[in-house]
Amino acid sequence: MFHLRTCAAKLRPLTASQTVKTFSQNKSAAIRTFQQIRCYSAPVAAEPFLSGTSSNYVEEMYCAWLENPKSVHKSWDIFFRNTNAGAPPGTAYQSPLSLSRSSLATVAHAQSLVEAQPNVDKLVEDHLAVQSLIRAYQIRGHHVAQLDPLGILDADLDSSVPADIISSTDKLDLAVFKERLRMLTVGGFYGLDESDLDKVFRLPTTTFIGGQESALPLREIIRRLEMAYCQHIGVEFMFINDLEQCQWIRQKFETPGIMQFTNEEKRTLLARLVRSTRFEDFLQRKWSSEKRFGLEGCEVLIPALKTIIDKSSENGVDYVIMGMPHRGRLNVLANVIRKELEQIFCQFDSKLEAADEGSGDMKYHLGMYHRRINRVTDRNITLSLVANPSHLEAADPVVMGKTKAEQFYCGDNEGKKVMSILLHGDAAFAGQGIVYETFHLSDLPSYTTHGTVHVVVNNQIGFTTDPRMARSSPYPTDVARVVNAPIFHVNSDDPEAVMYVCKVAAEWRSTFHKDVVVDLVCYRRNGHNEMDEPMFTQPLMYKQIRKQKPVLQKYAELLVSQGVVNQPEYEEEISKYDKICEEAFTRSKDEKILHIKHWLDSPWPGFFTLDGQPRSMTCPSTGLEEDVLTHIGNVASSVPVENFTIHGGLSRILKTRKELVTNRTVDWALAEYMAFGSLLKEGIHVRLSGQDVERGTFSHRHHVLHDQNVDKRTCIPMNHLWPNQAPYTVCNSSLSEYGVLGFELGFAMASPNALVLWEAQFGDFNNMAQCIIDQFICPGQAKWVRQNGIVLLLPHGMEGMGPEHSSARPERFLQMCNDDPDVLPDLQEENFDINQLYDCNWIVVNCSTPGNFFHVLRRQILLPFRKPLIVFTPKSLLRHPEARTNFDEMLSGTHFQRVIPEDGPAAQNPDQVKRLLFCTGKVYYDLTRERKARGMAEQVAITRIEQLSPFPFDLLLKEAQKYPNAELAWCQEEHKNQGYYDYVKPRLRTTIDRAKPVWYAGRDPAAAPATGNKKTHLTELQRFLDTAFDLDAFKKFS
Ligand SMILES: Cc1ncc(C[n+]2csc(CCOP(=O)(O)OP(=O)(O)O)c2C)c(N)n1
Repeated sequence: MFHLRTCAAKLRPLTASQTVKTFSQNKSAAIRTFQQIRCYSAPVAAEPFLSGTSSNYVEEMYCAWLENPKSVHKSWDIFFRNTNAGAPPGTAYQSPLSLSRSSLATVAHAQSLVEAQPNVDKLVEDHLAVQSLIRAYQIRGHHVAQLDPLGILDADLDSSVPADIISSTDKLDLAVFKERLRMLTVGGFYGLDESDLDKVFRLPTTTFIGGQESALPLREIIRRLEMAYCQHIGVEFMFINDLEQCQWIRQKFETPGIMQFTNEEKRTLLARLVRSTRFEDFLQRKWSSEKRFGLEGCEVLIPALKTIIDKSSENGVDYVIMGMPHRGRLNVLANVIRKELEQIFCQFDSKLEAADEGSGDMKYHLGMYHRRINRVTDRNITLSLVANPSHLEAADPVVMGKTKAEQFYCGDNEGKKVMSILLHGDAAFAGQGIVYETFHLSDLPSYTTHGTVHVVVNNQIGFTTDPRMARSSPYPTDVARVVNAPIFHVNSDDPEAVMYVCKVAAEWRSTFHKDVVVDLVCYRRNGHNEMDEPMFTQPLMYKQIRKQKPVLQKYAELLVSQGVVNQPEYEEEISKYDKICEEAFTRSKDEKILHIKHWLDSPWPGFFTLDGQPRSMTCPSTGLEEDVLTHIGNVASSVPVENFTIHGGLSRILKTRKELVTNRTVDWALAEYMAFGSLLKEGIHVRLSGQDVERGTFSHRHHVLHDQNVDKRTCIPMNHLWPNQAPYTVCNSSLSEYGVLGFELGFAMASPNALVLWEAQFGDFNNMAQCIIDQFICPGQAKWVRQNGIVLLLPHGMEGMGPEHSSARPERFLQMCNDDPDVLPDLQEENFDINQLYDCNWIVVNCSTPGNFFHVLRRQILLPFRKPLIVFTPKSLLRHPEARTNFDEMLSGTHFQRVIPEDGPAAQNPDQVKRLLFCTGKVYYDLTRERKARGMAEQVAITRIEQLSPFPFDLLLKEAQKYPNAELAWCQEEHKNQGYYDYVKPRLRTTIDRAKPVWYAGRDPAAAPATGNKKTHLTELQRFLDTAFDLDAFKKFS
């Protein structure tokens, strides 16, 4: 309520009594002015209804009333009039009409209060109208701002002028201006008249157009509003629901004369434009038939980015992480990040040999990392441009994740030192859902980077598609409104306006630590790339573009006319830069080899040798001392803080955990706990993120305890293990796979000394993040020589839970493994297993025991290099009484088992074994149960493949050789066209030199991953178990 009253008081133009008083005092004055009453210190008397959330509602209504008194109910109209007329607190409200005598009398009283002062009313209404007008400009001025440099398009896709703004699109035409004023007056919108234009009005506190003045003639008010909101900058901010932030922005754009530049600043801006423009010209001259996705039409991007960086550096930022698409990327590398020009130019040489293994990537996808002095601030600044795929906007969450990690590791809890800048194309920003998903991470405690500056290269076209066909929102930037980010649209042919909004954007970020968008409304001088003919599809637009003077020329002419530079100085600047390019071009011819390593976006100092090799090719034991296991187990089964009440059900879970520890065994949750906890002890940061990971989708984990009596009081026992341990982060994420997996991948990029895990709710949902998997995780190292140790935990298994809760799609991950199914590697090679891991693009495992899961997690960090790890994790095994591991298998000296051989009766007498079944994961338990039931322990051996990729040829060969008389079969619970069969079969055949067939026992091929019918599920299960143990099953095929 206080908020409303304060706000109402602030918004209130004048009270009736005060008006009368002032009017009578000033009646001899040539112009009328009115005193504004500010009631900040007035006692807040109780209105009966102004309490709690109702005040917001009332406030909204007050704003609506200010714009149009008829838009609210009559009773509110009276209330607001009375309030504005100075009715004492508690008396302004009059009950709504009823038939009772007393209420009629009350209404009559209220009306008399209003009607008794007709002149006052007119003055009040005129002031309210002026306020509404000011507000209308603040809200909708951007719709008529002149944003399109071509002057033919509407940046908001709407050519009409909002009905409550006096401005005409052609502001110089007085006749049009008068006509709009007449429409608004005769139409009764404001009740203002042309004759009011010279009356002086007191300005409300919600505007800064007055500068030092507190009152202005209406004509001047309109002129200043037009200057602030309808020129080359369109400010979209009035949706922000924070008054302080709105005021901050108003002050930045409304204050008269605030957009001033010194001659020095103008010259710097010109020099930066010269570099930006001449760089593209140079590339065009040298390689006219090469794609480069030039920046022509938005050359102002380079000075824009440099301004954001300068200003941020001035405010304390020393590390900027950037992500951007193709357009202008080479220019940004050259002129913002300052990659050596010869390194860029040599990329155009088709004869250049690649020095690194892997596919490499196009020049406009590569990343970069560079530390240098910022010449404007004289402070060190590190700039990193994250490598990205063609898939537009996919790098957004990756950049955010890397930024978060860099902030985390340098203790920058408020984003004062590390920040990110994301660049976007207009079509992609509007079209790609990942933009929205990334915005939703921006304010979450474990994901916020404390504000990103977004810059949109809005060339008003996407490849060949017009914006009208590409988006339904007025602007391409509307998605940013969901997080209350201010949006500054700016005409890119006005470089000073661009610099100004960039300065404000950087200041906004350092003041409020929230996202902000700069929308550079520009054009694309060429086709989508330099080979494309744009006239096929946009003939009229391109006719105009052909006539368009380049922005550098326009700005140079302006500065020459202002006497800021002279023509020879300008020409000198151009030839200086051209010479730099020519010299670099000459040097670039000496480059014979292309080192992708020179394009690393995230170096890991000290992790590799100087020439980028692993420091060893061995992996120590992943086991632990027993006392470490016991200690972690004890903490995992306790509540390590005082007076903390946990749920009774959880007490029972912790008690069971304690019993496991006492019995020297672990289940799945405890194994994970021990892996994480021991890494923390060794100084490795562990971060587990995903939907509902804190408790665990299957309620097995419980890493965050909740006090049952105190709201929001939580405890993370994992952070109470050792005094000097590394921190553990466990965070429930937003309901996004694409955004969150991208974010975690970016987090894992920053340091090799962290175990970063993303868990899917069910493995099935990983395909919502397919682009991150396909474009970054699988081929990241091959494309960008960048390793990444991210871990994907994908709950998988056929439990009769239907088509969408059964399969993490192992077949897809396995199909993307880079090992050759038909070539048996040299099994005698020293460190064969580690070499295999080093050569693979990712590791795919399906552990059947908690102990092996523990080992593989620890191995991920103890390896001397980093590879992504895909783990198909179980559901029913989380509680399966047999899915337990004894401490003995986790002690020092023990390792991850790539294959778990048969160790029962069959292994004692291998010659007698008739069938050797290979399997992976949970089906092992179905197979052993069935074998037991059938009494076939001596005839059928079961070997588990725990590491599917890289394929353990060496160990499986031993297994196959051990059972010379056995048929070989692969058994899986998944359908035949899914799961592991297509991956395993050819590799098993290669292992045994194709000496025997490898039979199949499993579900038939199917379109859906699983049935939705429980009975069918069980029937299918029994059918393939029958096949697995029917020793005649394959006879008919042989
Ligand atoms: C996810 C995705 N879909 C399609 C494409 C193909 N494509 C490349 S550029 C482009 C147009 C992008 O337009 P815009 O975002 O406005 O950027 P501009 O090229 O105009 O700078 C398209 C559709 C892509 N790279 N990524």
